[in-house]
Amino acid sequence: MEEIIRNAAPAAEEPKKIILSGIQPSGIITIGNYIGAVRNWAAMQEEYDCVYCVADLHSITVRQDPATLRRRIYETLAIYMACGLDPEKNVLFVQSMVPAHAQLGWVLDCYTMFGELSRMTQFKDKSKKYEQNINAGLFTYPALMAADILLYQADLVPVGIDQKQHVELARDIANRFNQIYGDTFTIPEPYMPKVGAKIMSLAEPTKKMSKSDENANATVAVMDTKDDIIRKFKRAVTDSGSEVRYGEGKDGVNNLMAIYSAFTGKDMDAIADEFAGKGYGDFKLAVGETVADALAPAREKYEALMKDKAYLESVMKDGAERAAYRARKTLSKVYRKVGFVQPK
Ligand code: AQP
Repeated sequence: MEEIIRNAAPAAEEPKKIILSGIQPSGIITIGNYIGAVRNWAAMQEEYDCVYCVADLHSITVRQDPATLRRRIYETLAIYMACGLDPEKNVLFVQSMVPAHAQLGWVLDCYTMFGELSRMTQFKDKSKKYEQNINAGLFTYPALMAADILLYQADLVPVGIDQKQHVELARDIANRFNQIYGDTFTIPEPYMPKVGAKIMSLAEPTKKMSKSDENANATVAVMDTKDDIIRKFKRAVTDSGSEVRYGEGKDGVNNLMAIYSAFTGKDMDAIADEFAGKGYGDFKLAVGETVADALAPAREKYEALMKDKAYLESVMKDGAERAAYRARKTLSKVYRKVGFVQPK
């Protein structure tokens, strides 16, 4: 990751590159979301102009309980901050508080093709998972995500591998719009970590770890207690072998090695050497303890933040004002270009 950041780092005199990303408050943020996205956001905040949202508009593409959703919006913002995002250095906001997202989302719906949306892997997966609720929002989700990104003229979008296809579609939509109306949007690049771009479920290691997974043993939440984290890693599904080595047919062990690597910075060979002659039991315990200890300071901050709702709300309000100011500029340019009337 450090290497990627260095390569993409702007020269001192250039304006900072713009970063946009977000997470849906559709569950408790997992170590997959953390390794694939949040911790990289925190690493970028000094060198980049960063805009991070709690993507609540996206989360209602799947049915949510209103009270739970409301609580998770606070929790997600608190986790961002507990994981090191400074609300002074970054624009931190809740997506539904900035109407320009829905407004540009609609415009971009009209520049996104049915065939393109039909090819999206997430749509295919979620239509299978939620076959009683295959709603239009689930289908057009990527056009709203394109609006999130393009509103801020983002250069880079730090995401896990599952979202890469959506960022590529955002590029196609932006190029299409620019070709019709002239230069309007910056063309964004996806930005993925070298290790941990796809953390797998602990219970079914051929499946991505997802915060909405109903099996509590499949995911490790960033804010789980130390005991829970260790217990979940101890129960993680591996294979019938015993050698800690990265290789084919060892999905469970490969995943644990990727997690351990993400938290220790060690490569796969160094991990195999460290656990040579030891069994999976020792390895799982070491992964659990390493993850729990690394996350302990964030958990403490999170608990303190969750006790101060007024402060979280002040961050939301300030973030929404700053985001809306920036988003308005792009939206009015788009409205003008497509032919809408905007009296002064
Ligand atoms: N398992 C993962 N490994 C690495 N990165 C991941 N991300 C998600 N899962 C993993 C990244 O985290 C961000 C969160 O994206 P999101 O909340 O908008 O939606 P998602 O990708 O659908 O995440 P989940 O956890 O799987 O949510 P649900 O269960 O609601 O569908 C993105 O950058 C994503 O790549």
